[in-house]
Amino acid sequence: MTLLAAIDDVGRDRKRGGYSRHVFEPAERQLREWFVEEAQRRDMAVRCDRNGNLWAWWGEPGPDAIVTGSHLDSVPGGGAFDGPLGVTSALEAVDTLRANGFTPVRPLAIVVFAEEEGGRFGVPCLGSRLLTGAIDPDAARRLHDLTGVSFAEAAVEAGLDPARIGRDDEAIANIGTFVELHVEQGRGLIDLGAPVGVASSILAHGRWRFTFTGEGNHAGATLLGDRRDPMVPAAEMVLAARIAASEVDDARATVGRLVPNPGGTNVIASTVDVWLDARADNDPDTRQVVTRIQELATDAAARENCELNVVEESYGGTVVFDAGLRDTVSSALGGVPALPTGAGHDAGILAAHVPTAMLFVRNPTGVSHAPEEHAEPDDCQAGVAALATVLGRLAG
Ligand code: HGY
Ligand code: MN
Ligand code: MN
Repeated sequence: MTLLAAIDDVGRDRKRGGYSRHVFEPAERQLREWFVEEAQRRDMAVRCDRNGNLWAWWGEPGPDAIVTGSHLDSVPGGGAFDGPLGVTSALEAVDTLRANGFTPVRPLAIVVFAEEEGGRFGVPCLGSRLLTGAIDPDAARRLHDLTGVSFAEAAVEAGLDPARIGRDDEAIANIGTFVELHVEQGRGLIDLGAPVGVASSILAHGRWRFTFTGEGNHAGATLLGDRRDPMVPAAEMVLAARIAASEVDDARATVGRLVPNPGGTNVIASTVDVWLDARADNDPDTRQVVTRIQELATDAAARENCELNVVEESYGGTVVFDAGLRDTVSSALGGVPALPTGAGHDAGILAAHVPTAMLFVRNPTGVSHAPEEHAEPDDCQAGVAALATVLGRLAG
């Protein structure tokens, strides 16, 4: 059984389909325990850092290590590969290296980052942002999930001390090079006809929360002229996202989550929260899209006599991976193609601090963040072999 098959039933979402494995919740905690067992089975010492990231070490933890890994959390109703493929491939790459009699001359570690999707607390790559100081610890402690549980409270439940979360200079110093393997979230490798590729760049992207406030009231007893219905400008904002993104080359804007309060069928909402995910080739383009959406949403709110408040919840600029490392990785693999991605990754956060590369494994559906996400066993094996080659080259 492949390692991925061993966790196939963990966190299945019977309602949405796919998987819902949110940080520090039962399914993700079960995956963490599984990872610790698998690493210890390989005589790798495992520790959890102050930010909830797991580190499994081959050799003494120390500076300048070769680090690989990814995440185990998912989006709601996500696929089986986004995150876990990077973790299982890392474990299997260690097996391959050992089977070939390889002994690293530099420490080698596998890391599992916490809350990469931001699926519970709303900020993507929370574990790697905390590690690198890319998010204020107080702001992180105040983040809360849909049930009102704060990240600080969830951290305590997970055995962390929320007072200690934040930039971890020792952990950063330990990372000489970080290489993340990830299922491709798009059609690049399909069109290139290659099972494995190396990442060239990541789009700039951010998340904004638009809160429309009107007046809660009765759906039957309230005449149209007497309404201040926040759902109306919220609906116009969803359409504005598509309009604004279509005006900027290669931009993408998505509303995947819209929550009316209180959310009754026969109730005019009092407020509606709408989350925007916007991405583009560069900061100015991304900002242009969001500004345009905000203008259209502001006009729509005014027409319905509603208020609008907009909060930027996270932002990351364009990531261009270290060209030297990218080419070293590509040539070590016989010249695999380099391709950009529209998906964010922990590697994108670390790239600002340490030499970082990403390997992609072909996804024949081109679909991700949905149950249809897939990678064929042969391509997964090609990914493991590629990762083992790269790690052997870097740690040898
Ligand atoms: O949202 C993203 O781009 C990533 O999959 N977390
Ligand atoms: Mn991912
Ligand atoms: Mn993802």
